[in-house]
Amino acid sequence: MSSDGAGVATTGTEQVLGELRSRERFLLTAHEGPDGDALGSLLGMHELLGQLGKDSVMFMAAKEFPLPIEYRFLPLEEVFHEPPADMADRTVIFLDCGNIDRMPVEFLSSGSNFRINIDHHHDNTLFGDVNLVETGASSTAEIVHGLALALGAEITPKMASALYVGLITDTGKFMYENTNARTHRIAAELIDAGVAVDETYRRLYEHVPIEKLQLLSRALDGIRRYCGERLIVSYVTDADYEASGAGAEMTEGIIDHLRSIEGAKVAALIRDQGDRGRAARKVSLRSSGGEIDVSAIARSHGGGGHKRAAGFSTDLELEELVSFLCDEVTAQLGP
Ligand SMILES: [Mn+2]
Repeated sequence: MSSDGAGVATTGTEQVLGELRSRERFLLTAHEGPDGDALGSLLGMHELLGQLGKDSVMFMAAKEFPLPIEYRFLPLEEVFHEPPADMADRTVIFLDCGNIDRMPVEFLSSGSNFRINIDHHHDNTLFGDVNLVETGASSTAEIVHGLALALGAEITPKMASALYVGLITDTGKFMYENTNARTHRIAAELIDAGVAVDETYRRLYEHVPIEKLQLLSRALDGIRRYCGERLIVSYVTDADYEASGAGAEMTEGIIDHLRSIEGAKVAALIRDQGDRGRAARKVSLRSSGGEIDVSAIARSHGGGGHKRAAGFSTDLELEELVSFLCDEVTAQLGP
C-alpha cells in the first residue's frame, strides 16, 4: 500500500486483517489529547467493525471531554469513559498511538487483552500483539480506509466523514509533506462516498471562539527568536489562559504561526500545564523546512512524534529549556 517516499515501512497488514476477521468483540481507543486523526480513525474503525457485524465500543478517558471545540461536531456520544463489564473478553485496537504511554489508562496499559496497534508514526514501538504501522501513510485514517477496502466494507457517509477529518487535519489541509497523490485519491473516494467538504472545513476551522484568538494574540506577542533566529519560541503561561479566558485545548494551531516565520528551522510552543498534567510544562515542536528531526529532540526528553511534529513534557524552566533546544538545533544543523 505504501509506495511513496523513503523510509516507508509497512508491517502486519495480513495479520491485522486476520485478527479483525476472526475476533468478535473489540474496544477501540486512540492517543490522549486526541487530534482529528485520532478521533477520525476511532470513529471510522468503529463504523467499519459495526458493518462487519462485530461488537465494537470506543473508549476515551473522561478527562478528554469536552473535546477541543473544532471536534465537538463528531458523533462521539457512544464513547465509553469506563471499561465495559466484559472488558476481559475484548480485543483492544490502539489507533494513532506511537507507544503505549500515549494511552496512560491503567486498564489498557497493563491489561492482558490482545492488542492490535494501527498507526503511522515512524517511531512506533510495535507494542501490539499484532502491529500495522504504515509510516508512509499520511494519517491513521488512511490506513483504516485501506483496511475497509481490504475487508470489502462499504464506505458509508459516516465512515467517510470521520476518515476525512483524519486526513485533512494530519495533512494540514493537504499541504504538509506527507500529502501525495494517493492522499488526494483517498480524499476523492471519501468525497464520492458522501463527505460534505465545505461543511467539514467550516466545522473544523471556522467555529473559532474569540477566546482562542485572544490567546493567539498573546502568544504572537510573546514570540522570541533564538539560536541565530533559527529557533522560534513562544510561551503560553497560566496567566495567558486566565487573561484570555481560553482553555488549554485552544493552543492548537498557534505553533503553525511560529513555524511560518522566515528563517525558522524549529518552532517550539511551551505551555504551562497548571494542575492539568504530570509535568509543569508541555513543549510542542515543529520542524520548518524539514532539515531538523524534531522527534529526535522530543525523544531525548521522554517524548515522541513525527520528524516534523513532536512533543514532550518537562519541568525545566524557560531559560534551561531554550538552551536545551538551541543545543539540539546546533547539534543537528551546526552552529
Ligand atoms: Mn495521526
